[in-house]
Amino acid sequence: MWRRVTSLSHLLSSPKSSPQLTPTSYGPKIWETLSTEVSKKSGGGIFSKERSPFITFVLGGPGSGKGTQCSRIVETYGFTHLSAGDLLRKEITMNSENGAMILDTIAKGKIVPSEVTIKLIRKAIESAENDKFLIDGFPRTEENRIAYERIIGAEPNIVLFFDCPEEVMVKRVLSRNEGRVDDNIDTVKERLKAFRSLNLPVINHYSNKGVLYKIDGTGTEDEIFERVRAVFDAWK
Ligand code: UP5
Ligand code: MG
Repeated sequence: MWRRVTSLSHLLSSPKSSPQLTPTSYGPKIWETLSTEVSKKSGGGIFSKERSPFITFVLGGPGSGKGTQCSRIVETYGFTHLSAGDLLRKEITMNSENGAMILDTIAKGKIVPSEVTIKLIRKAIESAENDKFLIDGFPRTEENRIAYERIIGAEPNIVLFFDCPEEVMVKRVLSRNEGRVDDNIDTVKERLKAFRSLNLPVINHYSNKGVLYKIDGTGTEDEIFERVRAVFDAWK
């Protein structure tokens, strides 16, 4: 049974989580024996008794490094990475029925209605064979979280929160230069506003539930990943 070791408590909601744990084993194999502790909402949800996923929500402000660190977690631990933002952007490029609405919402730094995002997440989970998921950039709001619990039904086993000063996040986002419609100073201000007012309550919710790992999101990608590794290596 995988469980959080007691010595990990210093990482919970700690603003500067410097890992003191020495990683002993990592790589996809360590997850093979994983028996999950997913708690399910009674009566709802998409998972059966036979399919118990290990779900990690990855939260943090715009440019806090969610996507970058998710790629590293995928390489090291074999998770399937579902970025809510990427799923939504794909709808825009596919010109789907909600594409125009999604584009308009993202360009304004606002939040897409829960049912649209959850439908995409649900489809991606259902079509994946993996049972270890990183859900990146979702839930964004308390309303997102409650709708997810009702529809998907599986609580996250852990929630990572990349804590990063706003000036660092803004600098990273404005230097990205990948043509994202929301990577401009006006939209970034709106994204930060949405993060503060809507996403922080979600983060607090998971902190109160004791499943939040607050990770210092400053420094190099490698330095941050060392902090992330301390979290995953402690689950066994
Ligand atoms: N970078 C990363 N780590 C670095 C480091 N340690 N040092 C220096 N540079 C670093 O990183 C951002 C940039 O910084 C990259 O260029 C990277 O190389 C560099 P990244 O890893 O991409 O950060 P991330 O936190 O993923 O930033 P992102 O901009 O993707 O975060 P957002 O949360 O803003 O974007 P997302 O795609 O999740 O959502 C976009 C929009 O979609 C939202 O604003 C919203 O309108 C909509 N949305 C919803 O409505 N609902 C949802 O559920 C999800 C999204
Ligand atoms: Mg991202």
